[in-house]
Amino acid sequence: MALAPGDGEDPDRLLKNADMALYRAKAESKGGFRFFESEMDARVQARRRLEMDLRAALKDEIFEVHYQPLVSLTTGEVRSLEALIRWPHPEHGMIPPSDFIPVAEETGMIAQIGLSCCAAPAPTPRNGRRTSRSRSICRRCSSERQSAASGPGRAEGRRPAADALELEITETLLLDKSDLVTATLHALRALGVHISMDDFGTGYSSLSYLRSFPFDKIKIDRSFVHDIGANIDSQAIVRAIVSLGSSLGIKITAEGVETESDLAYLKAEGCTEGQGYLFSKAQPQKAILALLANQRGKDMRAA
Ligand code: G
Ligand code: MN
Repeated sequence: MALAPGDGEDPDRLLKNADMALYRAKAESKGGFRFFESEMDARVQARRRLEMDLRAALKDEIFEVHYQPLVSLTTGEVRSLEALIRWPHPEHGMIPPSDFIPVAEETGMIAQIGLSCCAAPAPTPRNGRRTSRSRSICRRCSSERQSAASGPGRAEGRRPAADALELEITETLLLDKSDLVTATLHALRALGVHISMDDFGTGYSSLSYLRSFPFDKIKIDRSFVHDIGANIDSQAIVRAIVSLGSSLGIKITAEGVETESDLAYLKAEGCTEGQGYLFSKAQPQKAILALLANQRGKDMRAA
């Protein structure tokens, strides 16, 4: 509902504002109603601007892919890289992915953003051992990111092979249309792509999703990692996930490893791979290449 003259003195404006109230009413309630508020207009404007900026960023190729190492907790080697999208906005600085990914998803731009990031040449961890295949993570951008790695012992960027790619999925993706989603995941798997469940433990029913698809890897959400030294419940949860992983034949990675204490507790619970500020934050390609060259398959923290 929009009321004259406060919400508009001409039919056009009045109808436009009533429309915004309608939009809100539909979004918030079934069979309800809303009065127009000027704040709705501001929100719609801000959202429209964000959408236009996103479109421009995509066209001008402004997005950057940063990389964060996934590290073996036993040897300290970098095993793979998670690719995370970053948006350096020309006026507003770095826009957090949580601010723009939902809009990118709603507008469908996410597909293009994901593709352009996957196509970006990616650095390759150099493991020294032939058997350790570098792999990077292209994820569904549920909170950001994308891209890849490939080839044995190459320090330069390359286009990823399918089996060098790992996709991180959050369970929200499996919430609806799950037949289509699982079919797509199986098709990707058939190409050789590895599939991880991200942010494990934070949703409503992560466990049941483990039966809907045979995941290659579970990533323990950082909320169970950041206080692991002080919280015996977190320790028990990590222990249970590690044991679940070994029973189901699924690899386990701990996210958000920030301190030596986190690391020690994770090791004590049998966790063999981790990722977090203790090792490295996500960094631009050049910095990550330097880090990999310096590391050369040795212990991350000794490098
Ligand atoms: O779990 P998810 O993949 O959605 O989280 C990725 C985000 O977590 C990235 O924005 C990344 O910068 C951030 N991140 C990576 N390592 C750490 C860490 O050790 N601590 C915290 N708090 N955040 C981290
Ligand atoms: Mn993650």
